[in-house]
Amino acid sequence: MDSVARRDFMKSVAGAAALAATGETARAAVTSVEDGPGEAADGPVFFSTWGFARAANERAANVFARNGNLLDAVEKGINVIEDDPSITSVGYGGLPNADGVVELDAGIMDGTRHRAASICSLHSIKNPISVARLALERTTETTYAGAGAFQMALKFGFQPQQLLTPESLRQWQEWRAKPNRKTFWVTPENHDTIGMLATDGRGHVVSGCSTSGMAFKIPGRVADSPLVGCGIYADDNVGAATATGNGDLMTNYCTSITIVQYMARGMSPQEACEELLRWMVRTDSRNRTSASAVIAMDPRGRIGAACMNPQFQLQYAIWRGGKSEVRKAVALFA
Ligand code: SD4
Repeated sequence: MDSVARRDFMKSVAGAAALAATGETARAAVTSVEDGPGEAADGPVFFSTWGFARAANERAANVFARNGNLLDAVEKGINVIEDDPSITSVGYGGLPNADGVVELDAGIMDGTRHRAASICSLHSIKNPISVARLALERTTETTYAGAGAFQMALKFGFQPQQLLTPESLRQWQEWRAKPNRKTFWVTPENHDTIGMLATDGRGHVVSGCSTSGMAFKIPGRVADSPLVGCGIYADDNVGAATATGNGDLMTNYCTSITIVQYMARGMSPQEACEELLRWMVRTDSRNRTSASAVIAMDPRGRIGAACMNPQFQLQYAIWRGGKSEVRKAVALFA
């Protein structure tokens, strides 16, 4: 071994020992292909949580190619997932709350105007992201919930409909028949949310998020997904972020704005995502077993993605330069 190789070897041994002390996964053991800051892109980039979002990114890229409007692209991209009854965690076909009612949350933030709109606990309207988009454009308020959000959707021309599908009804009935079902609010049984980040490649970023929330949640429960700074955040000067996982936990860390603020202080999107998760563990070591995952992107299209552990292994979908793929994020703790 020459001296440089030996020095690197010693460094990696020391690094592995230090990581072992914190319980953090050694970098060499991480299976992600997105290690480090990620390459900058020339054109638009669409970047979303979970593999199912590949179709959403592709739709967003099409919309953007047609009209050059990034907010339209994110909204229409997310609509693909909201409209798909086979995805039981977003929009139509999303698993209902404890009363058997589908209750949807969504938010969208424009990094140029530094303005967001959020829709919480919306019933009977399958596209909360579109209601949020119209609220962004046509009102000056930021967050709408429940009956008021529903009335506003009707004013915007949305048609109410039954959002339960035979499958989601069946799953709710099965859950309700369980003798231990009271634990629904402690033991979330269903996950997945679409969070989409987009850049036009010219310095503009948008963050959008849509979910039916935790399956069989307490009626009225709202978590991170629709909230500014938690499930969505976008600032053209710095970048954008979104989150997925246990929103009851992650709301307490204001994940998206925290990541963007780390980026503002010089971290890459990848470093910022990992630092957010580390901070969660520093404040409470039990968080290392939590279902927490985040993604971030800067206005040049450099991306970051990380999840807390392989038990909640985040996959993300990325569309860049006409190429659409699904990848695995870094899992920080074993
Ligand atoms: C929530 N954060 O309502 C959402 C759910 C989610 O992966 O993202 N699941 O808590």
